[in-house]
Amino acid sequence: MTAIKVFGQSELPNMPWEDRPSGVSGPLWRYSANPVIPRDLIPTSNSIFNSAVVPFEDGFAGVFRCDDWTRRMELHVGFSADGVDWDIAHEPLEFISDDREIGKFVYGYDPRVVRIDDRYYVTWCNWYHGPTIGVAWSDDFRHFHQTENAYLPYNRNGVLFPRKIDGRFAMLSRPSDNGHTPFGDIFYSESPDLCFWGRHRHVMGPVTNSWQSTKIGSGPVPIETSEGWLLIYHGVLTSCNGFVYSAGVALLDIDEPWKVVARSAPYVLSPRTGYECVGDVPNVVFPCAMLCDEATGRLAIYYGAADTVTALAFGYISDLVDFAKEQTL
Ligand code: BMA
Repeated sequence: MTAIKVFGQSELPNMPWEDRPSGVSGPLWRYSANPVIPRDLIPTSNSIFNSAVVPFEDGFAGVFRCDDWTRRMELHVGFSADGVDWDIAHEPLEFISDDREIGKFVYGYDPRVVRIDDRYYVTWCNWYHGPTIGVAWSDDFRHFHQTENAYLPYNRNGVLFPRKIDGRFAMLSRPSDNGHTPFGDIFYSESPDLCFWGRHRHVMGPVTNSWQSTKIGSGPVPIETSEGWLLIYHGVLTSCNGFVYSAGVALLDIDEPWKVVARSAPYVLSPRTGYECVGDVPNVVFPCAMLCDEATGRLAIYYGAADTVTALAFGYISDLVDFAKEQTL
């Protein structure tokens, strides 16, 4: 096992964890009490999935994708002492914006949350004449200030890096279309001010004859390690019954993250359990967040399952790094 250093994380002795059960192969294993967030945790929700959590004060906070009974896609704030039992606001999050056009909320989904210096930043798939990447910040998890959308439509899966790179904010995203997008590569962009984005670079695309043959998109906020940025991402295969969403692992260069250092050929998580294979959209695992305990290298990955519930998978940073390198394409 490689001795891996992890940067930018804190000690999280209270994060969700369960030891690897016997008989499980691969670098990740599922929580025995999955799904951790049922579809009806709040009275108005049809489904709660593809959601983001971060350490906050003595516990955890998050932004949750809650589709309601009219199937509006909304974002809700939640808090938890242990990362497993969540208290999710019954009312949707309302962004503060002084721009009536940008601040007009039509829908929001698939949020990611990251702490950079003293602020928490939320990126999400935001409607503006089609899907694009909305951006907001908060310093208290109560007031969220919306800034400009990062890109022209259409775009999805906007994921900020947890620190500036070469003095600029950095984001991965996936240009798309206005529908269910039968293509998709991950790109890297930079911004001096979170308003103007440029210096776009191609990171990686789909791989033929594999679980990631149709499209790929970034998952949780990358984690900085001595071996590169650890990126968990989703990949899609088109089966005769539709899309199948799995997750893989890659390592990106620390200073030039559009350069792929390693990328596992096999997936690390793919729909197998009942709650992943059955739901509003069958056969979907969609990771959007991970917690990491710097002291032990333990990881807890939050993922949406079958577009219906939220589940947890566990693993060690070092095992994922080894897997990406040993099984690289
Ligand atoms: C993608 C997004 C995700 C969803 C996935 C599977 O295009 O809409 O929110 O989990 O499809 O339906």
